Amino acid sequence: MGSLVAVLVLFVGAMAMANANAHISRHRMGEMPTVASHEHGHFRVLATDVAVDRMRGRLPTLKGKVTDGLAITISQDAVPAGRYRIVVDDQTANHNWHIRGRGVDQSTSVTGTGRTVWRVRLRVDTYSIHCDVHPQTMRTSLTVT
Ligand SMILES: [Cu+2]
Repeated sequence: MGSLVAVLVLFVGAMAMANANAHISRHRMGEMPTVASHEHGHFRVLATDVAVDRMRGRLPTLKGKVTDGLAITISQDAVPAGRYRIVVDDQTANHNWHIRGRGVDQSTSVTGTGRTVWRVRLRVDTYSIHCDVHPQTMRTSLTVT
């Protein structure tokens, strides 16, 4: 019961922070993995960036990166299904950043470098993120639940 009140207070606060005209549907409210705790009379928000962006009506961003050091990364390894902005920083002319899974197949060029932005809908799946030149050694994944 206490945690329900905390979530409601948090939600009202979030509504005030967002513009008054921001529409937050019941559906979105239901999927927010938001947790609050009560300490010394203040609510401390322990929410993922994804939940905060959605509360504010923004598309959450996932950041991808690939480097000459053979590192290929994504900023989160698990997120809830939904629409996202993926911003890739491809720093190398020898590798690329490729995400593939349910409904999504996007890649940067191997020889190209720079910043690339895609808007995608991620569904429940384990998405592969890899370099097409070295798919066995340069890879990671993103779990969407
Ligand atoms: Cu590679």
